[in-house]
Amino acid sequence: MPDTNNTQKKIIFSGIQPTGCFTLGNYIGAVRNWGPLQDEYDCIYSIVDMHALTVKRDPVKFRQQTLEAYALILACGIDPQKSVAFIQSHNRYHAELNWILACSTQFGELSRMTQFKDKSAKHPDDVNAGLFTYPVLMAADILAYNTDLVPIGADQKQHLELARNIAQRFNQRYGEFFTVPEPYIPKVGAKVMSLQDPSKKMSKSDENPNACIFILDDKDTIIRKFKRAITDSGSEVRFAEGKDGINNLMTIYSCATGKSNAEIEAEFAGKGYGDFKLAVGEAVADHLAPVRENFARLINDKAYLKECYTSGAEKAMKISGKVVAKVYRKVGFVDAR
Ligand code: ATP
Ligand code: LTN
Repeated sequence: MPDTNNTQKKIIFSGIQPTGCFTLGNYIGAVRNWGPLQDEYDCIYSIVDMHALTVKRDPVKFRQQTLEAYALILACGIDPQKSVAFIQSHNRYHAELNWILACSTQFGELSRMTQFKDKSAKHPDDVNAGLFTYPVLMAADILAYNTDLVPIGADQKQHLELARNIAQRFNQRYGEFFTVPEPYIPKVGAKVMSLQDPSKKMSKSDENPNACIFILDDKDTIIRKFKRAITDSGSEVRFAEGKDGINNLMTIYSCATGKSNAEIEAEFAGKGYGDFKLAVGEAVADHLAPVRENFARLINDKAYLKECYTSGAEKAMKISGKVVAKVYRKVGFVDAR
C-alpha cells in the first residue's frame, strides 16, 4: 500500500468519471495502461463521481454507473490488493483540499480551460460553478497523494498543467510542500478519434452510437461499427498526413495487436479498406473479450466490490488525511485538537 512517508516507489494517481461504459478511447488512452504500472509504482485509482456531478444526472442511474465503473477498472486489470482503488466521494479530503487549492487558483486560468468551454457550450442551460472549478478538484485528487505521475489521455494535458501551476503557486506562497506532478501520456493512442468524424475525439457522450466502441460491446457490434467507420476516398492501408480516418484505425489496430505501422502496411498491401476494417474489428473484439468476461463476473459479486471499495477508501483516506492535515497547518488554520 502506498505510504507517502516511507516509500521508494513513485506514486501514480489517475481517475475516470462514471459517466457510462468506457469507450475504446478511455481504454487505450488511459485505463489499459493503469494495470501494467502496478508493479513498478504505488498506484492509486479513483472513480471520480464528484467530477461526474458537474452534469445533471439521474441519481438512481448514477449510483449504478458508479458501481459499474468500479467493476470495470477491476475488469481492466486493476488489482485492489496491489493498488488503492476507491470511489472519490468516499474520501472527504478531496473536497477539503479542493477548497484550499481554489483559493490558489485564478478565475482567468479556469476561464481558459478548453473542456470548460466545450462542456458549457454543450450544456448551455447548466453552466454551473462545479463545471468551472472542475480542474481544481482534479488538482486536489492528484496533490492529495503527492503524486509523481498521472496517466491520462492527451485531452487532459491542459488540466494537468493547471494542477502543476497550482502546486507551484502553493509552494511559493507557503514553502516547498507539494510534489509537482508529471503527465504520463501514451506515445500511441493518446487520442483515439471518433469512427464517424475522425477530426473529433471518441467520447462516451457522443450522440451517434456508431461513433464509438464501448468496451463491453459484443463482437458483432464491434465489427459492424468498424465496417461503418468513415475513411477517406483512397484504398491503400498506409499511415499518412491528412488521412485521419485510416490513421485512427491503424493506431487502434496497432494497440490491439502490438504491430507497428510498417508491419500493418505490409500485412494489408494489395488489400482494400474493407479487409482492413474487418481485421481491426476482429482484433479489437478479441482484445476486449477478457474485459467483458471479467466484468460479467465482477458485477454480480456486489459483496466483493463493496469490500474492495471500502478498503480502498480507508487506505486513500489514511494517505491523503496526513497530507491535508499538513496543508491545514501550512495555511494557518488553528489545530482542531
Ligand atoms: P465524457 O464524454 O463523459 O466527458 P470521456 O469519454 O471524455 O467522458 P473521461 O472520464 O473524461 O472520459 O476520461 C477518462 C480518461 O480517458 C482520461 O484520462 C482521458 O484523457 C481519457 N480519454 C478520454 N477520451 C479519450 C480518447 N478519445 N482517446 C484517448 N484517451 C481518452
Ligand atoms: N478530468 C479527468 C478525470 C479525472 C482525473 C483526475 C484524471 C479527475 N481527477 C485526476 C487524472 C487524475 C477526465 O478524464 N475528464
